[in-house]
Amino acid sequence: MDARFKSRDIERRSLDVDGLKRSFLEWLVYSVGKDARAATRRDWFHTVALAVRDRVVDRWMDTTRSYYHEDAKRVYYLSLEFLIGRLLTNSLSNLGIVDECRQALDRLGLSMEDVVDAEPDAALGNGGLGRLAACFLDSMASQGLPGYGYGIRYEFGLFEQRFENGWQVEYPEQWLQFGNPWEFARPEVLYPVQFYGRVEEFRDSVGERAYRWVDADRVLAMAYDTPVVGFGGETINTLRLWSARATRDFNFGHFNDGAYMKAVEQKILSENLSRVLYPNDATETGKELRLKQEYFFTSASLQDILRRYLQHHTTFENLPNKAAIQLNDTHPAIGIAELMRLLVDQHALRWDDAWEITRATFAYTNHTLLPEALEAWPVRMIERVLPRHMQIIYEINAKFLNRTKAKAAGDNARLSRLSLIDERGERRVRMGNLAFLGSHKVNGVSALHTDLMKQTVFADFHEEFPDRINNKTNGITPRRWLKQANPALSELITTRIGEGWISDLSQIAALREKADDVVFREEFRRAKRKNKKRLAAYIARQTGEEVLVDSIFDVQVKRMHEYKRQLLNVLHTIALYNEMRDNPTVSWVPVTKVFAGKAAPSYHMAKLIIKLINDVAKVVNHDPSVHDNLKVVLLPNYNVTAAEIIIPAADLSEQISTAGMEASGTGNMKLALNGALTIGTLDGANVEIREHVGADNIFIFGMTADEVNDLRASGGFNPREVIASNPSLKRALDMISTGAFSPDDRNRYHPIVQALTDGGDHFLVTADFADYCRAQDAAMQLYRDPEEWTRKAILNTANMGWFSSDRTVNEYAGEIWDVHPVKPSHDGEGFR
Ligand code: GPW
Repeated sequence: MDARFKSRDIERRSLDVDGLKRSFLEWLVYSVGKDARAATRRDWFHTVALAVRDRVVDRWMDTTRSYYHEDAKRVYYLSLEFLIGRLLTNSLSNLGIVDECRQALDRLGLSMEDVVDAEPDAALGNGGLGRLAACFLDSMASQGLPGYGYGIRYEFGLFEQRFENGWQVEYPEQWLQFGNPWEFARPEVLYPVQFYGRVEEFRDSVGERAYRWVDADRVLAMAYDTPVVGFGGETINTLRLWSARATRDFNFGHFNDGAYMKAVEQKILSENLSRVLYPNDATETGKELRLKQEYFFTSASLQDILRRYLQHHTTFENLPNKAAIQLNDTHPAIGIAELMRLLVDQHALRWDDAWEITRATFAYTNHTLLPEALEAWPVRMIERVLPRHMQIIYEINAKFLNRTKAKAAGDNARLSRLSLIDERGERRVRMGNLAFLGSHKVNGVSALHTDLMKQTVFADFHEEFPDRINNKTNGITPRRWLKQANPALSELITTRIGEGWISDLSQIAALREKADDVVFREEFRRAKRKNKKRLAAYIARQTGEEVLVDSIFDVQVKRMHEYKRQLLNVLHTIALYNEMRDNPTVSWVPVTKVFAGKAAPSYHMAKLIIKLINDVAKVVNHDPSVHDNLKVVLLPNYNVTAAEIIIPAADLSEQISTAGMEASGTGNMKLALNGALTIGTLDGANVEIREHVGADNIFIFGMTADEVNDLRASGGFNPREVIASNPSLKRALDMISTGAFSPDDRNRYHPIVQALTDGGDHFLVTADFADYCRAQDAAMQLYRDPEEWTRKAILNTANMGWFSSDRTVNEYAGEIWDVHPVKPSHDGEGFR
């Protein structure tokens, strides 16, 4: 390339209506290959996305070039999940050209909504953990932080959920079927990743013992880049996702039929690595392919990070000053052993230097205390799949335990708890311990969760390293979750306080004084009503059910999990149904119970709860004796796109997990920001939400985490006694167990009834039932007073500013990463 070429020589794409319209027609014809008469909605979506992507590219290159020329410290967010959802509205909105695009489409006789709806939802994640990663990407780009996301480009994202006969059935999610207009394939960015084989010991040039990993299978990781548009379009960061490719030399050597077929088979097998997202949320399944996925993307990302670092450096001691690597849970924790391998085996660093660099570079976020979610890979599996890493893990462990032994002689129980190897039963590597030891900072995701980390899973490590654990309460991006998802409310807010809140959500506090303004309250209600109408139409389309817009929209949307206690909500629903039937003359506040969420395909109890909700809905919704005062809907295929319709329409937000079990929650934040009142336990971030919105503006019920802990420590309780003393609970459970909702199979719900009774009710559903009903009654009473309800709803919105992921990311940047904003130069000059 001619060195005199400057990027200003390119004619930059125009952002006005005419320019957009011209661009659309050009893309439609010359890239999509259709004329306007033959184009489908999907063709138009691809056209518009490509034209919008065009408008991102120069700024993207400017951003990347600025980071490079300043040799800025970058943060690398390693995550097996990025639940980014649709990108068209997001890109337009962050570029500030939503209206221009709408008008350009209008001139072509097209509706923006139709075009937007043709985009598939990128579901490269299960739930909260993956969506948090997506919110962080938005916040990093919006604040000019040099942040990269690294993950896997799954060919199949999270399964599509349908209900057949009320049961969940999973279908493959083929989001890439028609191509992905946002991504850039980078066939030249390719790294080898090895598996299996064995380790050979040898003497290096100075006679030191050294190791090499030989006879291994090889797969290639190929990069796909998606631009991440920050608010205002100043900074465009990169999400780099890896796709598995077979190596060219993979058994293609032999020229006969058998070897050829075998080679193709090998190719398919190795490319299975990036085929599908594991659909388990907060549960660990211990499958070899999953371990290989974790290593595959981690290794490729680290190789890429080192390559970038070596563009400016020849030695590694500055790595921690130029790269911060954040582990999103333990899924990429094998990266600690991998960086050690790269530094020691490939770059010949001394062990102690490599360890110091590794620890100073990595930080680890823990997202759960649930034992069934803590990764622990069998030693035998790691030995086979990653033999050199197993040696490195043993070495890390030996050095650590030796040092600890010297200090605390004799306490073997403690040493075995601190060990990276769990020796009880089949020997396993505790990935949480590895992540803790290999990081300079370890954080929880809410104040309560961080405290519990110190008291439970990491109590011994906390004693050993008292400065390592810190809290970073989660947040959500106000761009997607208020500005884009709720145009009615966000326009109202902007007319009153300006648009500063979009990039500085703390400014939304200026709405507090509007809570007492009757005119504002009326407009706030009008916005909510508009969103409720939109949701009612969506419910009708998806389920055929008609719901009352003036009923309380009581919403529980999240993965199906026993600890999240959808069952508690169902029991209340049945109790309310019974009360309404018993008292038909009372003027009831109409209630619409809205549920949505997927169950892991192998989680039988969660799938049975789905069937129960659908069965209850069938009975309740068709019983004329409740006069439409109660409706139950379970929306299929909950994903980011559905959330954007449901959340702005909610009146009541169900956050009812057993205290101590939900690490943070983030749906709780989205709902409160959109003016829903929370009914919840003192769990996860609910505790902090109460502090911010005020105890008068939230419905708290149930046992606290301490009470739960004490109850369990004292041997639990007898749910039979609780049930016997609560007639409405007893009646609801009896109906479930005698088949009132399953006349076709009266024993269907035996496992549920069993779990809540003789099973000991591990999640304390029955224990919290009475207080939950009290809180529900309080909510229903308040709803009778629209002025009071609206006042509290406004105070929720106004007091949620602190829960912006901008605040969260800034805390990470300042206290963990030490990264700073970089202002990209957009003068087209590049750098000299
Ligand atoms: F088990 N979370 C999640 F900790 O969505 F890994 N998936 C997961 O696999 C895990 C956690 C894991 C969630 C937490 O359940 C939720 O409380 C939290 O708000 C969210 O991660 C983000 O921190």
